[in-house]
Amino acid sequence: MTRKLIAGAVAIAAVAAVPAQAAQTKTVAVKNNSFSPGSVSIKKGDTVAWKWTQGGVAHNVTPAKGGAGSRTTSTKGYRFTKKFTQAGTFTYVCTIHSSMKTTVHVS
Ligand SMILES: [Cu+2]
Repeated sequence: MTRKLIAGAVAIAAVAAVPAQAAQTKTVAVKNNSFSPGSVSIKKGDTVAWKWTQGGVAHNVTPAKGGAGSRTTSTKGYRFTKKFTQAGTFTYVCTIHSSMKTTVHVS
């Protein structure tokens, strides 16, 4: 009887420890000259991966409010990833092309 109760408690604890949703990665294409899509919605703990899909024109992915972003590169296939751990709205731009913008909504 006691052993069964303990086994049940362990099983419940194991389920509670599993996150409701596994962390995901959403990809934003870095094109010439736009980010596609221009807006992504993710959950805390998710990652956004910007991927240079065309190449030939130099771009970067930089937080609009400043701070560390990607390098500036024209290399097709280059990826810049950022994991978001706080809820909020975060804007990333290409500092070379003012029309390139990604808004990341984290809930
Ligand atoms: Cu650019």
